[in-house]
Amino acid sequence: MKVALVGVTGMVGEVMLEVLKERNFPVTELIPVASEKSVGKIISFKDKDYKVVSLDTAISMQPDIALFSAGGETSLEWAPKFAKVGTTVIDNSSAWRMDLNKKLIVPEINASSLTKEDKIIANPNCSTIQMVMVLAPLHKKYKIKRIVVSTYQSISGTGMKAIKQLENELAGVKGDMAYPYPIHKNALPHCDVFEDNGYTKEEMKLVRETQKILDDKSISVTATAVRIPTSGGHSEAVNVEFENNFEVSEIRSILNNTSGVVVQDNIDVNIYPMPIYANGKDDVFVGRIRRDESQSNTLNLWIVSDNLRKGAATNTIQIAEYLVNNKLI
Ligand code: 11C
Repeated sequence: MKVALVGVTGMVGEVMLEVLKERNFPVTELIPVASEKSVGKIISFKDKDYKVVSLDTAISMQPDIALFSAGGETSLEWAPKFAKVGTTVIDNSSAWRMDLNKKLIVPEINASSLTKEDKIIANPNCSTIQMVMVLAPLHKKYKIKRIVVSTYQSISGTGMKAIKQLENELAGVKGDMAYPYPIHKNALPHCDVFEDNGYTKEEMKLVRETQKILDDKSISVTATAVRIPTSGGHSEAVNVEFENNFEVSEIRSILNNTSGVVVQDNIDVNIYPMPIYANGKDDVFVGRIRRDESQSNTLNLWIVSDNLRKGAATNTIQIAEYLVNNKLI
């Protein structure tokens, strides 16, 4: 496979290179792509050096797959141009996720809907992926009525400039701010931009993308997304109400048997998921599994995952693997 990686110098791009290597994705030629200021830079991949090229050059090389992680504007403009030359684009931005003609894929849940005709495939938002990975098997069994989710999101979701802001704050140095306020010793109820309804775009992604991936518009979702000064992954407190009653033991058993989900739940010995341990891993971790005693058929969960891995790079590459394994490319 001739693989273009658009946004290769960004945080997700770097993790994509790692994941492509680790999973031994069949890359015959890598086409690293970045903005003009990075063109000509050398990227090493599996003992070979590749020169970073521009988007135009990459298109002329007609890659089989293009993995995009360069922001929504780049995706909106360039993904269709790659698709036009026959490249299958898997896009990690929010540009195409809610497009009625594009599929929003978490491989463990809905990859079977993919066909050869899907030339631009959307990768969901990180905070959505980790939540639906845990909720999809439970929805199948008990049917979800409503989800109330509060997130505790890593600064790595914002990118390098947020990591730099925290480093500057820790060193007592003035510098560019990624956020409107300090992030050290702080919690910002503000991820992505505000929408007209008073929610942030990140919160609305949790609403809209969840309904699309689970293919069920009847699921009510309400979210509060909060940025905290961690860097290893996003955490989520999820309250979920089902149509049907459940046994907590049965929930545990379903989640124990869900591929890509790891149950870490033993309060007797303080076992629960945390971002410092999720960091660098591809799984989604779930713990603090308990009945909500204030309401019938309702469950509380704590879900943690590395937002740059399963929340971005790993999910994207799993989609690519599915396409290759099912001869859809
Ligand atoms: C965050 N979830 O942590 C975001 C990062 O829509 O793909 C990814 C933004 C997106 O702020």
